Amino acid sequence: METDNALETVEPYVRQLREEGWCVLDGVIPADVVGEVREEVETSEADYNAFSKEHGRWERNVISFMPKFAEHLANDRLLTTIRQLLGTQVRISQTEYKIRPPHYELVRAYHSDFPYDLNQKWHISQPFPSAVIGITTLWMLSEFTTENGGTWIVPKTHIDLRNPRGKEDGIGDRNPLDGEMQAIGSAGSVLIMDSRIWHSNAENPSAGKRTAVVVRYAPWWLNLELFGVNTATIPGETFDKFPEDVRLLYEHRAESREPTVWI
Ligand SMILES: O=C(O)CCC(=O)C(=O)O
Repeated sequence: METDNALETVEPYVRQLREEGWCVLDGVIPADVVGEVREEVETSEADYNAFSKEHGRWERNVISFMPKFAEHLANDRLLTTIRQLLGTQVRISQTEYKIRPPHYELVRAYHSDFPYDLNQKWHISQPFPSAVIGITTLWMLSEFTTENGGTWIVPKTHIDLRNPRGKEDGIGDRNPLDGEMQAIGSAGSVLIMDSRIWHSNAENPSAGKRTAVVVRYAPWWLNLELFGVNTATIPGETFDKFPEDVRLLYEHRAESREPTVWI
């Protein structure tokens, strides 16, 4: 449970999230371990792809391939911040690699995330209710800069009833947008966004990889049983090795394990 001190520490971030729809929390993964976490994520993507090719794309949850990274997902400052917006009981809805190779070219593709992504079958219809129903976190495992693909965001759009993917809204998800900016931060920082905020990946003209993982958090009551890579399961033995507070976030994906936390 959050202490008064923890709440006080995150208060500026919570305020920025409510007002601007985003913030960057630095030092979530300590500087002395972020290098090995980055290496795990970069090297495991090939293993994940090979496994999924052999056994099926929805067979094993991505998080099973990155146990070192998983250890950080219940970070106290991060979860205290998220719980201020989603309520105390939260679960992880989606986990995906977001590694941009060197010289990656991209036209913008602005969108909001689940459950507000209008290109997905399972989305809330416009006008979106005035409520936070998802938090998207982008874990910067290499530094994010304006030269290597720092995520495009348009501050304050979490309260805009239009959407870049709204057919009637005339915005166009491939266009540069007024007020857009790139989120930057040192390795180990986390970009936290209200999932409604308009955001897009960016080109990476640099010679290095931009390495990140996206982890989306949802309130306990949101239906997450939608077919796809994110309902893929975690082997019981892998799940057992996660710290207890991380197991709480992923219990709905554990194979052959009786639910304990949510019962
Ligand atoms: O990789 C990025 O910078 C953005 C990723 C993104 O747009 C998303 O995961 O929804």
